[in-house]
Amino acid sequence: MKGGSGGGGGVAPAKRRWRGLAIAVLFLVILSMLVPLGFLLGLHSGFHSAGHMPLQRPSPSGDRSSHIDNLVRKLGPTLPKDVLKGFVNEAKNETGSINATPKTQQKKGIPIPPQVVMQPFTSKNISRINGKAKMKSDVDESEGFCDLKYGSYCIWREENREEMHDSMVKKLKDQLFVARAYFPSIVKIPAQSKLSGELKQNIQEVERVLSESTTDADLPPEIQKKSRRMEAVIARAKSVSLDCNNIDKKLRQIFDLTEDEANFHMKQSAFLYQLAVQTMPKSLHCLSMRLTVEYFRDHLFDKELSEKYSDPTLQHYVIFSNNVIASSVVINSTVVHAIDTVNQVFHVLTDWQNYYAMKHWFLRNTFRDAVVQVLNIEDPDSYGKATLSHLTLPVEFRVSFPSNDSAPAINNRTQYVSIFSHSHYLLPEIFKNLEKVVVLDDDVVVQQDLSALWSLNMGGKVTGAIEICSVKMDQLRSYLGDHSFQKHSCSWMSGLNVIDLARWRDLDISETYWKLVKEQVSMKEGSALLATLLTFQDQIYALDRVWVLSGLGHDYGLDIEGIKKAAVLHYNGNMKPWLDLGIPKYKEYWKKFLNHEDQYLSECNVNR
Ligand SMILES: *[C@@H]1O[C@H](CO)[C@@H](O)[C@H](O)[C@H]1NC(C)=O
Ligand SMILES: *[C@@H]1O[C@H](CO)[C@@H](O)[C@H](O)[C@H]1NC(C)=O
Ligand SMILES: *[C@@H]1O[C@H](CO)[C@@H](O)[C@H](O)[C@H]1NC(C)=O
Ligand SMILES: *[C@@H]1O[C@H](CO)[C@@H](O)[C@H](O)[C@H]1NC(C)=O
Ligand SMILES: CC(=O)N[C@H]1CO[C@H](CO)[C@@H](O)[C@@H]1O
Repeated sequence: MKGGSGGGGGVAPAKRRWRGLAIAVLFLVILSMLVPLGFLLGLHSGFHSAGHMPLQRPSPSGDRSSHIDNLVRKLGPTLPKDVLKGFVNEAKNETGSINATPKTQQKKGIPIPPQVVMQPFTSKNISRINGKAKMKSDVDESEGFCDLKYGSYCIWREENREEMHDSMVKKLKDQLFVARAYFPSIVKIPAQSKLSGELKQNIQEVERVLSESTTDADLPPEIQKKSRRMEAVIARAKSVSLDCNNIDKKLRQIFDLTEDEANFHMKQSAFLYQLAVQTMPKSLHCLSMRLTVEYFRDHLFDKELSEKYSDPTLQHYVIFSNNVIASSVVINSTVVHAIDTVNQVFHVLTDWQNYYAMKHWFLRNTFRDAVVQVLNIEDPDSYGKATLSHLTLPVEFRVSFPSNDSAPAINNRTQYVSIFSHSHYLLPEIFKNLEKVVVLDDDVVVQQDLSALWSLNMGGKVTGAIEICSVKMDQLRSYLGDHSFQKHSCSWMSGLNVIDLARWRDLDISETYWKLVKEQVSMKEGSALLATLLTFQDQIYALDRVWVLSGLGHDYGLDIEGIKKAAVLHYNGNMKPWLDLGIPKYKEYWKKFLNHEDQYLSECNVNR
């Protein structure tokens, strides 16, 4: 099989390379626009990424919406239009509202677009979003329905409905803040000595309460009354005419927002957190750009190794990834610990955006005797049949459940269950000649020789996987709906999977999966999880637990000895080791498989 169409190294390489460069640069430009766009449109969190092409600098005046329309048109093939449409409308309304309440803007050199100013969501705007989703769900009469076209926030919201445990505490804090702000002015007015006394007393009371409470559960029972009293005093303080009108306005605004605001920001921070995992950090983006440009400048050519790529007698590892260094760490760590690497073949399946960067990286870096093939899964030529147009990476689902029946709900355990994505179901098609592959997620690190996996007898099962018995099928109920399941069977995870492709083809697993997905089209995000779990019901061979230790992306409490002993570490969760928010004490196990001298890594500051 060929290494992809842009691979060059043939008859008219120069011409082809230039066309490839044009395509690649276009994709990278789109990518570089997407990150700020996501923040501008979806989140309004005042992000401004610096230094890009003139075409994406938002104009300071009101024609931002037409600019966005243009972007949407350009992004057509990359993003489903509907996803953006909701955001664009939001953004239009938002622009209007910002213009209506002009803010002081320093205009120095580069004009600051209005949305760069921190503009908190108001409760109105939040409820408007809610309202829209609700309206739709009324129409469909299915509770909890959330159409993708209302943006990923909507889906996330549906999936993360959670009670706030400190909304009252937050409200008190805000009241305290406001009261303290008024106090100095009131105290100066002799006629208001009674009010200032009350204000002072209330402030002290709330301070005492807050010094002992961090969640609503800690608050004393009469707190509602205290809060109302505080509110009344503040209202009186507000009615006293003071000269600091601006501060008053500001504070009134903060106060009015209190509850929804507190609620919303807590959720928003969780959402941003989630987003940070999915969004490529700047340094990785830089790396991808540099590598892509170098790919076309350098003249490293493909060594034709196609016979090795499809030789069924060798050990084939497959990695789905759009992250150069993550896949490099997976491969390097596998190879470093392998007893023998001559028979190792790695296949990195990636997308257009990262294809050339990946290619360049794996041409520059060699891993003992192992060979690495980079495949662009979005290029139908690489495997003949265009079934899927987009790379989809393994999906992680956050599951929260009580640690035991008697434990209070606040001590819920959280697991991140990673599962096959649509792209996995192309494996038998892409690797027509192979009988068996080992699939590694790009958030793993290998710490031992894996060759024993190749002689595993899976007893006719299609996939070997780690079972997670802390999560029973029963606990995935919200995703599984009415489908019948063995309630008490353990769920399982991607990360390290041995796949018997021959058996997969025999049982036509992919067909089953696509059928299930089609039935679930209107279901929420969980359809991939549901379809995968249903497809592989009774087809899982439980790998011995010593193979994988998971949780390094979310669980602070893992045993260090256990980490040292595990054959594979899985950083499932949202604190990936390549992110700033990765858990520091686990990062070293990942980082040591990077080449610290690499010129590109240091230039892009990946190597901190
Ligand atoms: C929120 O959206 C509404 C409806 O478009 C708009 O009237 C209002 O001004 C917005 N508020 C803010 C603070 O953006
Ligand atoms: C704990 O888990 C249960 C069952 O999944 C759920 O109903 C409850 O809302 C969770 N509580 C918290 C605080 O997450
Ligand atoms: C259940 O949780 C409670 C409180 O967290 C703990 O005291 C108890 O030992 C747990 N029981 C079991 C069987 O794990
Ligand atoms: C692979 O890992 C080793 C450390 O175990 C490191 O010295 C080497 O530079 C890495 N190679 C690449 C290509 O990253
Ligand atoms: C998405 C959205 O809410 N759009 C609204 C923007 O504001 C106009 C009128 O100001 C409404 O008609 C749209 O529905």
